Amino acid sequence: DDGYRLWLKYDQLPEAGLRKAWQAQAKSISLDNNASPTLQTAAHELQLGLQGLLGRPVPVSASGGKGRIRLRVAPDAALGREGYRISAQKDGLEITGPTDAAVLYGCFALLRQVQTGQLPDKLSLSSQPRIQHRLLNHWDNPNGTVERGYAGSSIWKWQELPERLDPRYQDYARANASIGINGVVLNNVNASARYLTPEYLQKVAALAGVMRPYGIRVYLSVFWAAPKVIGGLPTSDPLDPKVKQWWKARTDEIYKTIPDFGGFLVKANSEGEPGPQDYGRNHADGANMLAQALGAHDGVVMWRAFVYKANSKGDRFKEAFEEFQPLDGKFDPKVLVQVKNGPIDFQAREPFHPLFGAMPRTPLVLEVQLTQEYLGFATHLVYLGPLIKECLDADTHSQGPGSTVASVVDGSLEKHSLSGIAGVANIGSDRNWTGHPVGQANWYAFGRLAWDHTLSSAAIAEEWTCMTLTRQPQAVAAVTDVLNQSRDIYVRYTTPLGLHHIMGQSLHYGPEPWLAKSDRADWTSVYYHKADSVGLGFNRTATGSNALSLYAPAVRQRWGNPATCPPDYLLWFHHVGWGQQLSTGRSLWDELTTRYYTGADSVRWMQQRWEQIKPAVDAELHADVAARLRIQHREALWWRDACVLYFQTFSRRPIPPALTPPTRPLAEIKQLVDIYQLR
Ligand code: BDP
Repeated sequence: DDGYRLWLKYDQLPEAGLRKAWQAQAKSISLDNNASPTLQTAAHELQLGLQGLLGRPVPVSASGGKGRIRLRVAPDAALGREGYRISAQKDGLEITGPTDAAVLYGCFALLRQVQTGQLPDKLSLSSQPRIQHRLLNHWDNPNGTVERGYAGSSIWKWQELPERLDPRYQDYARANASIGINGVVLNNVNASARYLTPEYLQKVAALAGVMRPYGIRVYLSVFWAAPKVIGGLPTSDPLDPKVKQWWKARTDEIYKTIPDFGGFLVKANSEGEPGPQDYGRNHADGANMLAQALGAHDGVVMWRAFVYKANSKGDRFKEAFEEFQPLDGKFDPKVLVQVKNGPIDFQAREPFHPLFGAMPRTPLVLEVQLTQEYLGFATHLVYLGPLIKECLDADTHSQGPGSTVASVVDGSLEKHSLSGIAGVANIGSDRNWTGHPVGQANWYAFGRLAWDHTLSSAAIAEEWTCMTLTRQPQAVAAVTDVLNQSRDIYVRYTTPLGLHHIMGQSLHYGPEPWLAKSDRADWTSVYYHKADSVGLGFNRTATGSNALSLYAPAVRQRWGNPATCPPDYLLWFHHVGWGQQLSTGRSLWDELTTRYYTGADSVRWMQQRWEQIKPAVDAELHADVAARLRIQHREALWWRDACVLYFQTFSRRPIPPALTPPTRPLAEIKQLVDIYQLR
């Protein structure tokens, strides 16, 4: 198994009884003759899946008869636009929904039932997405590279488009539709202006044509200075009439070429990208100008809040909040502000971003990163379901208890009709799409949570495992056990107790807590961990940067007191003395070292669990993951030894007696970083 089929395996069900039960329910698929391309796609996907799983032909026809599965578009006020209903009727099952795409989602939901071994008895299912815009963001460049991509080059072959459509495009669309993703931003947020040229729009239109039958709309990241760079204008000032006119004309051109174009994603005045501030304007001026350019077209602007000023003297934690919160209420109704899950940058664990709950008049898109830039790339096994859920479930208290990030993002808390969630894709042209086979689970979990954030990450892990790896009960239990714990294990051996941003410079791989010099102070490690002879951690209380003041009082109170702050977030907010006793009963130093050690040891545990399931999964795939786990263990020891020995130069305390001190000196480990970083 080379992993290409992802979770859409559709191998014949091994249980004859189960096959028989479903065969009786799935003799044929019935569909009206004049069905739309999306409905035809739905029927085709259902046919493909059922034929594989049940091991016999399932014809599609206009008629039916007993045991047919009928696909039908029907108004249903209870379902929203994209919700589906699967119900048992007299002569067979029926999959209905108010739109074609809804029926398509229903077909994939039915296949999921079959594939995970559910019996067809009394089947009655209905579901609708809680979030409207469920997007993957590709950080793919025109030259085929992927920013922070670890699974090979971009799947988009721009030089071949629009004439040649790589078969992968359709397989990509199927995979996304099967988990409810309905939008794709094709290119990097550090955008090239060329995507707005007529030549590229033809290419984009070709991709949109592949995505359309799968209910997926395409979006583009735009380069702010495009009016200057490709428009020949002297300025890109959003208030300049010629600039406005230029964007309007470009937008009209886009919609002429791609009538269902989704809209724009913008990274502006961030990390060197141009933006409205270059002309003394603010983010709302920029976003609103684009929204006006969209005019009556059915599209949106997703404006990113990932900003932090060059050479700022303050705490980077606060910068996005300080720039965006005052703009609440100033954005056009077509604008959503896209906010990363945490205030710094996709660290292995971050507190939720303080903007959630603080901009009640602006719909906020939650941006999470599936490509594991700070989580061991495609080498370390880290299932991100728990990370995404931790953010969604976090309580902002903005309107009293229960004001979760999920309720902000899905629009229910502040009564927004627009809502969105974005996952920075971990997809590349590697045969198995994601490099690490378990990276597929992160793509899968993102889609499932985007559809329904109330699902548990453990339930999703189990579903993915059954669809992708094995249905043998003990093996399923072992795999899901590994998946569910993997993120906490990663945090333990890299950044326990709320440490953050202590990884290798630029590449963001491996430990480099000693990094003290960079182009900017907030790109170093010492800026974040603040180790000294007294203790460790960033004081963000009122006696420090006071970043805690950005949160609602209930959050501020809990996290602001080291005794009530959860240990997992402790060093995000407090500079804690080395000898200080924590709620765990150990001193900071002992707890820190213990976590580094147990984290690295737990990778051994993951290896053992993985060994146990060998007979139950494909041999090639098993060997691939086993090899990656060996690297992960070696690198967990690298992280452990680097951090323990480095922080020991400040704490001057012995490694607790129960742990075996590292055998290599710190100097040797520092060299290792140089080798890895290829500097
Ligand atoms: C950081 C990445 C950088 C991205 C940036 C962003 O290191 O490559 O361009 O985020 O999100 O995590 O814009």
